[in-house]
Amino acid sequence: VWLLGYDLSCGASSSIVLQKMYGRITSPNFPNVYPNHKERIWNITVPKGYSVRIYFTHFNLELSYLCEYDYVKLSSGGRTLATLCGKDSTDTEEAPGNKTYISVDNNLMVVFRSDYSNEKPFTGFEAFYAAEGKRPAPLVDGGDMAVVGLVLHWAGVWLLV
Ligand SMILES: *[C@@H]1O[C@H](CO)[C@@H](O)[C@H](O)[C@H]1NC(C)=O
Ligand SMILES: *[C@@H]1O[C@H](CO)[C@@H](O)[C@H](O)[C@H]1NC(C)=O
Ligand SMILES: [Ca+2]
Repeated sequence: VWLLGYDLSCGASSSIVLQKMYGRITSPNFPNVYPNHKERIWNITVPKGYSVRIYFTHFNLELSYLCEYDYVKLSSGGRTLATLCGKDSTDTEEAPGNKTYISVDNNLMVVFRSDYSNEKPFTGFEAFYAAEGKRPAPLVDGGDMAVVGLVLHWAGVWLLV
């Protein structure tokens, strides 16, 4: 519903389609200050049977109540996984910190949006994502550190390229 609303309201920015097994996305002008009044959508699709795990290595957005001004929104399978803003999580707003997020199917939509103003300069975000294959149940339960290690490894490889 939200994506539909977005498409109808603007139509100016279409999504950036990403179909690699891993990659990096950033706010506009990263690592410099992001501009006001920007919207950017990434459509990350990996092969069927995989999901997409994403984590943030930098996050600094304007903080607003319920992230209604500037935000990064993650959605998958018709659900919003997270709406993120600020720098650190508060009682009412979530910032990613070291958390990783995983899609519910083989598609993850990432939306960055900034409103018309900022009282201070904010540097936006940098995130890395990687396809993650289905694993046997025991590994999923106890394997979070292994997964994080794998993602970091891939991110490291990517940084060296
Ligand atoms: C995302 O990209 C996939 C693959 O190109 C496409 O099938 C899907 O419709 C796109 N989703 C959206 C919401 O644009
Ligand atoms: C993220 O992890 C690093 C290294 O373990 C730690 O120093 C830092 O405090 C953590 N950040 C958050 C927001 O938890
Ligand atoms: Ca703003």
